[in-house]
Amino acid sequence: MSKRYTITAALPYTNGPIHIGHLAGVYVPADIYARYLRMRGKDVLFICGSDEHGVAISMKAKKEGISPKEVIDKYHNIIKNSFDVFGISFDYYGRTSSEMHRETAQEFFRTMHDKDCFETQTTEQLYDAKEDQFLADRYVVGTCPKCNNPEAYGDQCESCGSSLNATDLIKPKSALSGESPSLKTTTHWYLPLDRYEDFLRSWILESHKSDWKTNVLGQVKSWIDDGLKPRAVTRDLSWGIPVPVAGGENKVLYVWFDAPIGYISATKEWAAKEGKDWKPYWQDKNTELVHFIGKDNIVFHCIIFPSVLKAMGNYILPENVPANEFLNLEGQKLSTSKNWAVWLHEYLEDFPEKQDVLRYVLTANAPETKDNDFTWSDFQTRNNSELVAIFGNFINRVMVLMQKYYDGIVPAPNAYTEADEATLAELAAAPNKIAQLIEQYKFRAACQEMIQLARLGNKYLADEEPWKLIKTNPNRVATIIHTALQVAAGLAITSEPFLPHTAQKLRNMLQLDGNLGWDNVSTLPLLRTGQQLGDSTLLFEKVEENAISMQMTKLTT
Ligand code: B3M
Ligand code: ZN
Repeated sequence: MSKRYTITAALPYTNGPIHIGHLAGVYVPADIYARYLRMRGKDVLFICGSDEHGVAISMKAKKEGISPKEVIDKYHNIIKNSFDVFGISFDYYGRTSSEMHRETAQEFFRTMHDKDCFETQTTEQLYDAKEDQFLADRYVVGTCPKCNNPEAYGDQCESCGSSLNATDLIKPKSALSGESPSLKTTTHWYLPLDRYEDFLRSWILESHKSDWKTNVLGQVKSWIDDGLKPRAVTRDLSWGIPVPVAGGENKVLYVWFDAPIGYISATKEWAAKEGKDWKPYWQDKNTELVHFIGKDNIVFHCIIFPSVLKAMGNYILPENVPANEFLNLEGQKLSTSKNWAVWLHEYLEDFPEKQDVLRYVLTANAPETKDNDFTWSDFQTRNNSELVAIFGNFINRVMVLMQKYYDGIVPAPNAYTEADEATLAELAAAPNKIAQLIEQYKFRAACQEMIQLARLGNKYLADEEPWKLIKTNPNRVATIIHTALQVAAGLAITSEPFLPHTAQKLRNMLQLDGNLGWDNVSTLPLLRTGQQLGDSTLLFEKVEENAISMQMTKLTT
């Protein structure tokens, strides 16, 4: 493992709140990875921020009759606050409307322009005469030439992930007036991706063919095999970062050119705030850069942004881009426009203090290799049958027995039986099993290995039945409870990346030494004889039927 990690999470557009699809696809896995690496003592920089340019924001402003600035301020605050309350542990959360970002993005464009990395092309582009507006990106909707999705945008098809030019669309329609667009001549700067084909083939399809996810490699391979074409990196729009070279008047940077540079400008803002140097996090070969994204962002993070970084010359490339597939809701595609979503800020209002329940359910159902589904009944089942009945139940039994037999003071163990040794051996082996899965971005499996420790504890108590021995063999009970406590302490440590709020509560209950971390679980004991435990609290509560039916009503009305 490297000593320094730059972890980025896709910058959410500030045209709406965060929903469970964003969390499952990007932010929960990224946070698990960042928390885990911090626990292993790595130098981790976990970066994100609001993506505040692009047509989606201008369209939202037009729809709500407010300015784009008002739109981005509203949703930047909703998004940032909901991430904070939910416990996504960014080291810095920036925004691409910042001055630092404008300067950084313009410096990238100017540097590449001066190095002749762009081509200029004067072409006919789709134009809405009624609105006097060129139609790029989400300003135009039409049928995807690749998969026939009738709602493809001018720059990408969210259904098959293809990156498109607006003129590729079949039967294009203006999203502003609904009219069929005309054509009008305009000049833009293009990034000639065809020049980077050899580099991309060797960097991704050769050197990363065994460590990148197959869904990512598959998409990248099909784009490269389809033939990479020059891609416009400027737009005839008013909302965005002005093109900083002669001829760029009334033109802005394409949002997907500027947004990934937002990771770097946010790093610069973080470094300025912390009095640190930003360069090691983006220009030191010993740093591992990992981008967490959804599958519709693969082309931008695996083809376009790496080509920009390559052109700039002194930047590191991503070590991995473990893109997830999509999460559906009750069997249907999540949709902001149709309000078919579970919004994070609303979840936090309806289920205060249940952040970890949602983290757990979204990790257990994460669309890591294929699209997956979130249902409220599954949310209830996983909470009641796994978190309450397995994790919470085990901890509650240990704490009750500790209070009842020992007033909360850890008893000294006596002779260990085979069952004790086997249990302690399984506990000692768990952190490494979980670590290997996390380092392969297999967070679903890693989370199940973690909760397996609670199953181990429950089985151990059920097999050893200390409550039946307390009168006849108290020495044996002392060993059983001492052993069960070590499993509980191991859970407090290994659950932290997945369930940080629960892990903290459990650490407090066990009064676990704050210096004890991941690498101490296999060198037991974690809790020493004579230690005083803290007060016992319920880690999880049942989710009742009415709470679920309320959510279903909310969705369907
Ligand atoms: N704003 C998210 C999206 O496509 C996009 C990510 C930018 S990451 C630099 O919904
Ligand atoms: Zn498509």
